Amino acid sequence: MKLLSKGVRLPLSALSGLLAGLAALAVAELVSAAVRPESGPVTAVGGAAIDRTPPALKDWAIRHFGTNDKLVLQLGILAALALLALVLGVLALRFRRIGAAGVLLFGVVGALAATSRPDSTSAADALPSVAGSLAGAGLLYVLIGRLTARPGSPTGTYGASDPDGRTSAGPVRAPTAPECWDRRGFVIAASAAAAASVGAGLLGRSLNSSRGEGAVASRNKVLLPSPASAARPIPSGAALHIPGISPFVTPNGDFYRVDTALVIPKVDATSWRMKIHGKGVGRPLTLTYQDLLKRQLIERDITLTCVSNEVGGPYVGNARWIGVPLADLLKEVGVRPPSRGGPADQLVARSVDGMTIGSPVEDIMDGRDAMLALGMNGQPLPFVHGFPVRMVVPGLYGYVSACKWLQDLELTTFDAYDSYWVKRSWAKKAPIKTESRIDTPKPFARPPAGTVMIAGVAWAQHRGIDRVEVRVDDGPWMRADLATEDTTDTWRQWSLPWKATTGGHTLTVRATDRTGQVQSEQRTPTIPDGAGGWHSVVITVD
Ligand SMILES: Nc1nc2c(c(=O)[nH]1)N[C@H]1C(S)=C(S)[C@@H](COP(=O)(O)O)O[C@H]1N2
Ligand SMILES: [Mo]
Repeated sequence: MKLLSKGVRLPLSALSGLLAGLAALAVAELVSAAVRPESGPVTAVGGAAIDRTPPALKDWAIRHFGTNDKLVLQLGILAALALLALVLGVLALRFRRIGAAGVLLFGVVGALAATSRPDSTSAADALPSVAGSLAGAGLLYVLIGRLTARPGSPTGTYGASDPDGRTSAGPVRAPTAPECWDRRGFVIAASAAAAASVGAGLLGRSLNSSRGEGAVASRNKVLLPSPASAARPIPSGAALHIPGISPFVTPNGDFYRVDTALVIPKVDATSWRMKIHGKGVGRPLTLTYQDLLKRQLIERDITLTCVSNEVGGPYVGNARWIGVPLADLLKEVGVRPPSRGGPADQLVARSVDGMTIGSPVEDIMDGRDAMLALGMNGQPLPFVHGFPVRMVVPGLYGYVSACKWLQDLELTTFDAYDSYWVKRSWAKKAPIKTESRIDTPKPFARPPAGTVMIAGVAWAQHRGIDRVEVRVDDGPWMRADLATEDTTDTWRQWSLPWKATTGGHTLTVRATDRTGQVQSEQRTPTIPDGAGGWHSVVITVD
């Protein structure tokens, strides 16, 4: 007797596994639209993976995939799921219940990941994974049943433990008709499931993306008031016109993005609230977005830098920010800096996605332009850069100062609390290191002999750049021409015309800040408090 030749059954069982996986993800997507988009299993597992990524691997991912790191992560998770679904499908051919139970196990993993995220506040976050895996397990059970069924068989399930349709012992229940698998049943069930999954998945997707509509509408309605204290106009000599150099002001669309969010938070400004509370706060305060708009705003040019930026790397940008001076707000609620006897030395900013970022209260209140930023280059903050409100503190790396999607400010101490990245072995305090970068020529460029313009940017936020020097091969340091300084909180462009001679050359740059500190030659990793070393570019002059 011949039920179904192995040759067809094996791929069909693998296909069943894939369809079960697809159904699970589709149902999960649909249910996540009713819970919240971040609770979907791929996002949850991806987020949990990010939380647990060792710093070295995180840096490697940022280096190699840049801002695509999250896309790569999610595609990786999907590829792994597809592979495991294939395996479970084949396994189910032999052990139908175990195969189906395997799908449920993935639901458990997804549910645990979703409820363990720092922004998870409700057990409902487990629902998408649970519902999805139930759907997937059920579908796998049914499809494998069709593959192993005899038409007309009362149970429709024999073969679950006896895949070849042979009975090993006892009286043979020899069927009278030639046996075959339930081809019709399988095709109908498989195509119905595939169609339903695609439908549910697309519906879930569109519901999830329309969830942010309130936030988008609230952002479109924002009219940023003109600041009480406008930024000084950018001096005309601050922006050099040299092909290949980073523009002095980084357009919002080109501004680097570094965060852990797989789903960009869409916060509705009209319902946004932020609490200021904690040690030494006499009068805890809850603020609305309107409250912030009504205050005296400042406008400042500030260059933001990421601690994960390698020497010569791209994670630095300069923007014109509009916001509420943070020191004034803190003073109003009774906060004093530690140097004036205040009990709290750390301000912990918490975002809607559970990120925590701790900054020294002393720095925020020392007179620098620390702010709750509402605007970036004349627009309300873009969603990726923290709408409606983020922090910006000149002179500190982003992970200790620049919390996006802000929703809570708590005064505490560095002894009492470690923020997200500090728990992951980054430094508690991290002022930005004095750095410089060659923007042009690019590595491995082949400029013709003659005058070559070497140019780039240098930064030492809140200290200011005093000098930039360039060296060709092992030659003497030559002083570059500095563009006019905007403020000490911004980067500074520099350039040096060089009479290039044919052959291979190494160009190296170093900066000196206003405190006299020379950019150190010592190459240090980004962990724990920012990369050190000189930036070099190798070129060949033709
Ligand atoms: N909520 C939240 N805020 C965050 C982060 C994050 O992961 N989540 N990353 C920080 C880091 S490491 C940096 S360098 C800056 C980057 O800000 P940008 O993406 O607007 O350039 O945001 C900071 N604020
Ligand atoms: Mo960062």
